Amino acid sequence: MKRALITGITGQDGRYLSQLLTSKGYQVFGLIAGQANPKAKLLMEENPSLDLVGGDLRDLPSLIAAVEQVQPDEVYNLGAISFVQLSFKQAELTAEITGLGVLRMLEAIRIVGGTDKNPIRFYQASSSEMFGKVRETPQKESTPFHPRSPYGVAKVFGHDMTVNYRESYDLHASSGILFNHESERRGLEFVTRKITNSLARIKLGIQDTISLGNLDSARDWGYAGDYVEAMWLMLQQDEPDDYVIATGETHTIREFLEVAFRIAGYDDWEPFVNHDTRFDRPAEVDLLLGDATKAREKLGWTPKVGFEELVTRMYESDLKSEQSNLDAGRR
Ligand code: NAP
Ligand code: F7E
Repeated sequence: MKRALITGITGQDGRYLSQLLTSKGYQVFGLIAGQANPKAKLLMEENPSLDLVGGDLRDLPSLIAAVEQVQPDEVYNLGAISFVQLSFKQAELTAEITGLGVLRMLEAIRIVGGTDKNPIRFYQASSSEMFGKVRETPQKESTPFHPRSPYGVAKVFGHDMTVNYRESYDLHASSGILFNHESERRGLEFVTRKITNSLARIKLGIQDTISLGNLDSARDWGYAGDYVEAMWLMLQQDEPDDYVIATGETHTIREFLEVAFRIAGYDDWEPFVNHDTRFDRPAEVDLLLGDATKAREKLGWTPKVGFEELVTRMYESDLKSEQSNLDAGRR
């Protein structure tokens, strides 16, 4: 039975990845921060076979102890401050967790090591935010980085460290440069889920409008369930490498609104949306569009869920849960 350790297991991707690995027969361990993390209960209800291990990406000794205890075959480093807007306000904390956290996890693996026959394999959750002010479109593995936020800068550091440990210590360390991926489990702070959840509340008469920032940026949005499959495939390769994971389609926030409101039965979204400068960013990433040819050719990976299906799933899930809150007298 293979053993996997996942950091960021309470997040969107951690939840999908833990279920995927369990279904493949892994014993899955999740690093969980805090002394009484409220998300642990939901996690265990969703996947009772999980083992949770205490630890924090700011604390190297806790990471060494976790790797020693778990003796993993594979480590998936998904833990991060992942909200770009927050990273402008808490840049140092973002550098500490999203950036230096990667180095600490790599060090823990290097120090504990695996057996020569069975070395620990490492996955780093790199991001299309590293491309930032894009130098070419579509973006691929060879596209130079130009991050536009403290989050993007921290991810470049983590990415480069992963490459450096691969080259310096012969570690089986791979980076997935993942473009935006969303789902019913996406945090409410991200624009897609903010829209589908607010739209469900508008439909049910609980809320009147949505306040948003820049509607003109464009993102290559895929489905999180498809993207965790790519993470696993990277660690099954004989050689470690870096891969862009994307759909190859891009849409603006306006287009997302158009599709979501149409699915909910509205002809026009504009009367329901206000501009609120609090959601504008000091520097914006205007356009992301990924070229995942390498992942298709080498990993055999392709996305299954398309844009319209993604929006439909998210809206329908939010409508269902907001309706059940309403029925239970909770708003
Ligand atoms: P998410 O939902 O925001 O989850 C982040 C996870 O990091 C949570 O489990 C959180 O734990 C954990 N975490 C935060 N601070 C920590 C610390 N100090 N020590 C240990 N764990 C900590 O993010 P996601 O969407 O699942 O993304 C997973 C990873 O992929 C992240 O690294 C993200 O930056 C990266 N990524 C995401 C996307 C995307 O579109 N989703 C695209 C490219 C890359 P708590 O719940 O305890 O706070
Ligand atoms: O913003 C615009 C905003 O916060 C998308 C993270 O998973 O993907 C994610 O980062 C766009 C931006 O995601 C609002 O200005 C307008 O242009 O949903 P987001 P993100 O910044 O692209 C990358 C790949 C990651 O790695 C990150 O971890 O939408 N936007 N109005 C808004 N965004 C938000 N959040 N809220 C608004 O009201």
